[in-house]
Amino acid sequence: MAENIVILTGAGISAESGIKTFRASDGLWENHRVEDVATPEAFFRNPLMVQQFYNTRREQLLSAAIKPNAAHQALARLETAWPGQVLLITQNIDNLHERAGSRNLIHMHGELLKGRCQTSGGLLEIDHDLTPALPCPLCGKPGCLRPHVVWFGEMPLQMETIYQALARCDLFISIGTSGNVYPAAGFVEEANRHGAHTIELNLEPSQRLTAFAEHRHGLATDLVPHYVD
Ligand code: BV8
Repeated sequence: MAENIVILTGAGISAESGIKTFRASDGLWENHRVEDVATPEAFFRNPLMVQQFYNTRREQLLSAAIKPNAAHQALARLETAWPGQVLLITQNIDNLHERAGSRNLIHMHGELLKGRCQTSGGLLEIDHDLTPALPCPLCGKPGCLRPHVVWFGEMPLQMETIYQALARCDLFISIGTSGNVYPAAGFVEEANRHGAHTIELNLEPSQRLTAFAEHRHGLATDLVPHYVD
């Protein structure tokens, strides 16, 4: 078995938990292109629209209907079976990996259930709607609190840690991502460059299919437990 395993997940791993993927909605939300809503410019221009985009998704995530699925649970078992040898990097902003039990986890695009004070950079858990009128609990300024989410054009989180892990991993598994969004879509090259074995598990061939040494296509809840257990 590999010494160091790096796993990258995308929206596809949460699809069977009932969270829509970006592609399923043709990259649209209420007729806005996601790339146009998930940006600092959009937040500056129309904070109410952007806050509503995240309020809608936060409410759904907090509903009883949304639970981790067999793929999330299998990855948590893998980490338990190989203590200290598995790093899970997710592009997702939901909390299903941690609810399944994964601990060595990086949310490179942030977290839907956290807010960030734009004055201090301080973070806090949020389970309610954010609005432009809401005074920030950390600095008091109305509308200061933004979703702790990495928008297009913003630097993803913990990139140094991620590249260090890719440099020393010998197995890289990508699960449920279309390979459209960088820098995540380029991680497979980093892993290849350092001699890792690379596997794509996805419903359909991704944009990066040819970069992977191995690929299996199907539902994450079928593929991931099979690979992991
Ligand atoms: C940055 C948080 C630099 C917000 C997200 C031109 C070329 C290349 C790159 C660029 C370019 N122009 C601009 C860029 C850079 C840009 C980018 O990549 N744009 C794309 C659109 C071309 N990237 C950025 O801006 C990034 N930052 O580059 O910073 C920089 C440098 C210095 C200083 C400052 C900055 C930041 C990107 C992060 C954006 N935020 N999320 C939010 O969620 O609202 S990205 C968001 O979209 C998601 O987090 C996710 O990452 C992405 C969607 O991707 P997927 O997860 O793959 O989801 P998708 O729906 O696409 O695919 C799902 C897959 O699952 C499908 O393949 C499907 O077949 C499969 N599936 C479905 N069901 C199942 C399944 N698989 C298995 N089982 C199932 N049941």
